[in-house]
Amino acid sequence: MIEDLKQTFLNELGSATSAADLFQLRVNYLGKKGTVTAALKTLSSASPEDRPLLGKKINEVKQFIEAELDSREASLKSETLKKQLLADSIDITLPGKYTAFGREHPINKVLLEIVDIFVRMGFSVEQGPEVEQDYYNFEALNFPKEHPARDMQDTFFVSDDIVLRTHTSPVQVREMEKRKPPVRFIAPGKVYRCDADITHTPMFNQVEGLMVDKNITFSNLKGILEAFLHRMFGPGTPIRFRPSFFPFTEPSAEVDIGCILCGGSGCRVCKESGWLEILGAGMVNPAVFEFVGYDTEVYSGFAFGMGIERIAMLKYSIDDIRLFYENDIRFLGQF
Ligand code: FA5
Repeated sequence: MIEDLKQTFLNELGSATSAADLFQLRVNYLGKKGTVTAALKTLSSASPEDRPLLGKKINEVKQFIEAELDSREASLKSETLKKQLLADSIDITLPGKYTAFGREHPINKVLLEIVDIFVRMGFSVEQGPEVEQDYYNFEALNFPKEHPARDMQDTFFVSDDIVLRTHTSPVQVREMEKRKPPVRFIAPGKVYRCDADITHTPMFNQVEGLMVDKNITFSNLKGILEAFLHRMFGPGTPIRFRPSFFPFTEPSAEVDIGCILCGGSGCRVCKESGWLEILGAGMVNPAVFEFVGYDTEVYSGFAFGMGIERIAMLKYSIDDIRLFYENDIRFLGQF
């Protein structure tokens, strides 16, 4: 009878294919209510002569079943692991997955370079709003209402009195309203104009500069701008000051640098002139000082405003300003 038990177990073990099947077999044979356990319980009713032999046989079968189950469980575990390893295996001959890293936008890079040069020359950094009152963008900068000079900057109007600032010059007025001279700061930021071609975008960046104190002259302006441009583009770079007009500076100038793209021989970016305009500048018009309550008999100052995209175009030899804002990764990845 005990031999039958062993045979039945072997048959059932033969058809067990999973860990769950093996567990069930262990419960059925060796568990509290299992067949082997039940056989052991019959020992007490066996005759004293038969008991030792019967006990020995049942224990042998029990040990046999335990050993069989242990070995099948171990081999099933290693088979499962083998299958899993095969399924998870990596083909190390395949090319790896490429992760694209972000990097600083070239305009920001140039902007930080400009800020760094002026900060080293003792300028602080200030900011103003991009949605601006007509008063700060025009009126207090000596652009009276209906004055033709307002047409120099193609303005985006939010309402009659609110505009997207067309330049960073309103920060001059806001800062002078806040403090007394001496004043020496730059104000970088975005500005907006209804304008688009290879050297103009509707949104672009400017850096404004203002210095006000006693005895500030045009020579100071020239010295600071030359020092800046030579640091930015190298000491041999040709620079020229041209007379110009801005309502908020008198006298006014525009500053060009020799076109780096064509080396001065003329190209589509410099409109065949060999020069590219990068900034406007001048001595602060006393009319602006009147608006902010500075004593025009005591103080004088200079101001400038430069286009960062133009500077970046020259620095990196880019012949179309719009490339900066097309967000083509092949372009942006080169800086
Ligand atoms: C001004 O905006 C004056 N506020 C600058 C100024 C400040 C003069 C302080 C005097 C004192 P202008 O319109 O020329 O000036 O613009 C200044 C610079 O911005 C230009 O030299 C050019 O480099 C850049 N710029 C102008 N329009 C655009 C545009 N649409 N896209 C890109 N850059 C532009």
